Amino acid sequence: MKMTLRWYGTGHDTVTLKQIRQIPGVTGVITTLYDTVPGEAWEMDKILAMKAEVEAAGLKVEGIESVNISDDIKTAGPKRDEHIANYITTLERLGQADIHMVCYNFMPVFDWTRTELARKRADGSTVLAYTQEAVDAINPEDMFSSIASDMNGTVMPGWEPERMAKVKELFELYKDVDDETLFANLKYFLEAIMPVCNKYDIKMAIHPDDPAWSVFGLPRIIINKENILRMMKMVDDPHNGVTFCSGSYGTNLNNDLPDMIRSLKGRVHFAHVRNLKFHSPTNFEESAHLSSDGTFDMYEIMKALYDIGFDGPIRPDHGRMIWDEVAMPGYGLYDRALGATYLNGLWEAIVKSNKK
Ligand code: DNO
Repeated sequence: MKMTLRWYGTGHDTVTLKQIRQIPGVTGVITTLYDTVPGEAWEMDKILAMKAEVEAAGLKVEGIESVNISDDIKTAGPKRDEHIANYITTLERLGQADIHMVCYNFMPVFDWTRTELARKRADGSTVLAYTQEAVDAINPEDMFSSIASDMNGTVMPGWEPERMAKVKELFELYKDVDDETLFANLKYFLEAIMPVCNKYDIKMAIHPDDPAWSVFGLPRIIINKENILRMMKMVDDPHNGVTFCSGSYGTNLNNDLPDMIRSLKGRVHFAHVRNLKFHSPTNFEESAHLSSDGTFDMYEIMKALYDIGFDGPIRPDHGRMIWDEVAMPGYGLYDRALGATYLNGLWEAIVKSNKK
């Protein structure tokens, strides 16, 4: 596996490439072009400039998170084919730039959803947290303003103020879209892009819906083993794969994470590994990566990745805010560096004990 950190780009991230380069064992970053609009093709010179900047810092661009999917593609709107053609152009250019993994999601309206961005823990750190009760009590249009003041002055992807200003319209757009329609629209999209993925060996890695159930009555399909295997079969091409995100699938305690990983052999193209601490099945917070700080057995998760021969990029995921750092919630330097180091330690032990 290749240990990476997500990096939002100069001017967008509080963390620098130089800092990332100094985390032991981190060899690459996962990044994106932030000033792009879903539905439009990415410009080649911008892709190359981003890549050159990362390489000048001694790191590699191991993949893109995300090339976002437009609402027209997700809802089969009037511009669907035009947007897919542009997506194909973006993939072509990424392939030509020697970038071979693309993470994306197919979540309607909201990307990941948390109800608190700075829940205080006993040790004084703050973390992202979710309670179903808070979601049930809030009008979706007020969701953004309820968390906006905790963003530490950053813009969180998926929660861009311009997009959130249109939440009402977005709900309108999805009002006739149910799970089956969403599956069908995803299939249409994947079938259209597979030829270019095959040509340039681009591994598509769908990110799960987070939390792994419907919020605000919106359809959510990438939530469990049954649905993800259905998706793999629906377009049965090795380039149609997944981002295995333990913290997202793990929101539903019925999901057996190591078993899911094993069932996806050959199709896990990217891994987000983090831990959650549950207070009840619908009240959880994002703990430190360490097994004993949360609910998941991180050794078993890493072992399952090892057992399926996972060799793609992996990243520690959301970290706690510690040591007075001020950064994008979940995406500070310190706790993610601790996470990367811990995951590297687990991996080294697994590799060595399997050689004996
Ligand atoms: C949250 C992230 C997600 C992810 C997208 C992929 O922190 O893991 O926002 O990047 O869903 O498109």
